[in-house]
Parts: sequence; C-alpha cells; structure tokens
Amino acid sequence: MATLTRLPLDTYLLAGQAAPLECAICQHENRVSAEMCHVCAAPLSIARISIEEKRPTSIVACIGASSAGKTAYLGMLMDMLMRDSGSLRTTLLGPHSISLQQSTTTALAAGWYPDKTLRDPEHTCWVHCRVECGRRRRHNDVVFADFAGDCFIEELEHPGSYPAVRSILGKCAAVMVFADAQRLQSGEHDDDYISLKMLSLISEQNNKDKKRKKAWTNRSKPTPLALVLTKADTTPACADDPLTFAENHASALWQDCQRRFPKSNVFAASVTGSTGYKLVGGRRCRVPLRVEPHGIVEPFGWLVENLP
Ligand SMILES: Nc1nc2c(ncn2[C@@H]2O[C@H](COP(=O)(O)OP(=O)(O)O)[C@@H](O)[C@H]2O)c(=O)[nH]1
Ligand SMILES: [Mg+2]
Ligand SMILES: [Zn+2]
Repeated sequence: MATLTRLPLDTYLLAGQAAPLECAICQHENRVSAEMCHVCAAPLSIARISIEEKRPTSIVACIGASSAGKTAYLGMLMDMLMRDSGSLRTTLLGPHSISLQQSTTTALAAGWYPDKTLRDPEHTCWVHCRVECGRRRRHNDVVFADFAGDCFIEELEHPGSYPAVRSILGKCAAVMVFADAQRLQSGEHDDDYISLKMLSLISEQNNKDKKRKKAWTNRSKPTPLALVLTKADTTPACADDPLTFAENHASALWQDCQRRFPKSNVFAASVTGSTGYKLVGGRRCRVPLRVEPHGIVEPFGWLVENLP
C-alpha cells in the first residue's frame, strides 16, 4: 500500500539568503535572520540599526594588553554613561550592549573585579550606543568591543584568527590605548610592545586602502587617540599629572601615539579607590575595597567630541 508523506520545502530560506545583510565590522554577507556575523562574530544588530536609521557608526578601537584594566574601565564607563553623568547623554542600541556594564557592575557590587575576558569571539562584549555631546548636542553612534588582550597577540601571530580585531583596526574612527600605570611605574614595559604593534597595524591597515589613507592623512580632521593610564589609584603621580607621568614612564608608547596620531591626549583613570587581597582556594586574589571611579568619562567624552 502506497503511503503519502508531506515534505515541506524550505525554499523560503533560500529567498532569505537572496537579500544578505552586510556585517558593519567585517563587511561579510550574512543571512538576514542571523544574530552574529558568521566570520567575525560581531552582532548583526549594529548593521541593522545603521541601515534602518540611516546613520553611520563610528568604531572606537580599544587596545591594550591582558590585565591592563580594559574590562573594568569600559564596564564602569557604560555604567556611568547610563546614569547621565556629566555632559554626555547615552542610549544603548541593541540588547547585547548591556552585557559589559551588567557583568562589571555585578562583580564590583559583590566585591570582586570582573572576570578575565574570554578569548572566544562569541563571548566578546560589544557595545553599540548613541552619544549626545557638545554644545550643539551632536549625536554620534559609536561601537566598540572589549577583546581579551590575548586576542591581539593571537591576531598578530596568526593573522585571520580574530577577524574582528583586524577589521576594527582598519576602520576605527578613534583609538583608546590602555596602559597599566602601576606596571609602568615599576618599569615593566612588556605590555607596551603589544600596544605598539597594534598601533603599527592600524597605520598599515589604513595605508592599504586609498580612501582610508585619504581620510587618515586629512590633517583638519585627524583620528583622535586617548592614552588611558589605568589603576591611577595606585600611583598618585599619574593621577595628579598624567601627561608628565606618560613622558617619564611610557615615553616610547606615548611618542609613538603622537607620531602616528597628531590628535592625542593622555588621561588617568581608576575604577576603585583601593585594592586589597582575599585568599580564595589558597590563592591571593586582588579585590576592590572601595568602588570610587575617577577620570572614567573624560577620555571617552574627549574622543567622541573629536570624532572626525
Ligand atoms: N587598583 C586598581 N586595580 C584595577 C583597576 N581596574 C582593574 N584593576 C586590576 O586589574 C585586573 C585586570 O583588570 P581587567 O579590567 O580585567 O583587565 P583587562 O584584561 O585589560 O580587561 C583586575 O583584576 C584588577 O586586579 C583599578 O581601577 N584600580
Ligand atoms: Mg578584559
Ligand atoms: Zn563580520
């Protein structure tokens, strides 16, 4: 006896593919219904929102070695921006943009620093927000990612292992370089080399593309760079005068920043007022004793106001 079977044809899926969505970070085409780019794992909502609202998005490259204090700084920055602190008014775009702030503030409120950032691209925190600033209340859509420091090393050693890193360096409209003031003061400069290599990669990527090179060398609207000296609570000299501190303790890095980016500025920042130690499973762990942010909004505010 013949049995009839119903077999649905999923041809509508092919129709969906016919109108692909271009990733805002790496420009690869994706399925319109996808959540993340299949190449760089950036959220596709960045592209969707830019297209829907017909607004360009400025990419801010956040670079620095592992443990430089990127996650603590960026998480605290988003928390302060969301509280309408100072002259910047910020709106988060896309549901994923809350994760960085959420994980950082949850950890700090429980008496811990945020966990070490995972290297897995699927777990990278992306922030897409609209910032209103300046006397004319100009709106800027800004996107940045909080990569683990190891991703930068891996991408340098094995190009293509973190496509989002290279795409961001090639397209960024502003740069934030993080350096640990405590390590700089004690003469430890290993971390500087990672940032120096990343800055050189930014120049290389921009010189490759004719249009980018023109924008890059446009001296009337140069790409701004903020050198953020983190953990300034541990080094009063840095908190008092970050520029002199950078000249004295990070001269190679600071000179390279200025040489490549005519519009550069140095800032001192700290998330906590002081740090203590706790024994966890026989290991001494650093814990924040007082959450007392200083100089968090200033570097980001300066970058946004100076976006080309
Ligand atoms: N004293 C002090 N230590 C900090 C501060 N921010 C971060 N740290 C320390 O630096 C470590 C690494 O910070 P994290 O933000 O994870 O660095 P990342 O690897 O660059 O993201 C933390 O676990 C803390 O021990 C700060 O503002 N002050
Ligand atoms: Mg981190
Ligand atoms: Zn992509």
